[in-house]
Amino acid sequence: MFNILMKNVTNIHEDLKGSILQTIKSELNIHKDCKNLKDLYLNGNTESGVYEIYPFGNNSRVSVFCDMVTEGGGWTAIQKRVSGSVSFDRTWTDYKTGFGNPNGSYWIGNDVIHQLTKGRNSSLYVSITLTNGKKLYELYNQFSVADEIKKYRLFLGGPATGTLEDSMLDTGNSYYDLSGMSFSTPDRDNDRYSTGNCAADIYE
Ligand SMILES: [Ca+2]
Repeated sequence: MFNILMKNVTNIHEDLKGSILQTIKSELNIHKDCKNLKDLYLNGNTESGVYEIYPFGNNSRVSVFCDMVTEGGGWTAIQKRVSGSVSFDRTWTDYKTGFGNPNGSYWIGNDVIHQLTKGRNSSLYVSITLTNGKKLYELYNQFSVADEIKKYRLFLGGPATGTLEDSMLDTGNSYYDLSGMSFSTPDRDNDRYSTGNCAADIYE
């Protein structure tokens, strides 16, 4: 299992204030992400599962997996990989809009990630569960993704803590550091490798 979670870490009162204003404006109780959902409605409920969130406002809901247990809960899963049944070898458009099923394996969609991390402080939690059941994880304090015009450029900030050992920030060669890198797919080469496309290469 290879999961990637994100959580907004804005001061809770500011976050609630925003949500209440939004609620008054729309006259609907909407929650932008799993953290909002937990803080506003679930009152200590720690059941992880598929919930609907409203990252773009009340007219556009998205089904996502919420992890309500790990590190205090309230995490929105941006990626879940539980088996090989869903291919992640996908086009730019697939990664833009998202694919798969939040009950199983899925990618939430880059437009959603941008919307959830825009102008807010978010954390990133990456975990891999080995076949023997042991879980390794790495937590990054700062995470955001730019919009499509900026090629979904990743911003990742430390400190990184955990058992997985950081391999995205401190690679020993800044050429490979992922923070500041644009998003690439087999059909869109935005990487720093001038003679090829890493997203299209097959490693065995
Ligand atoms: Ca390239």
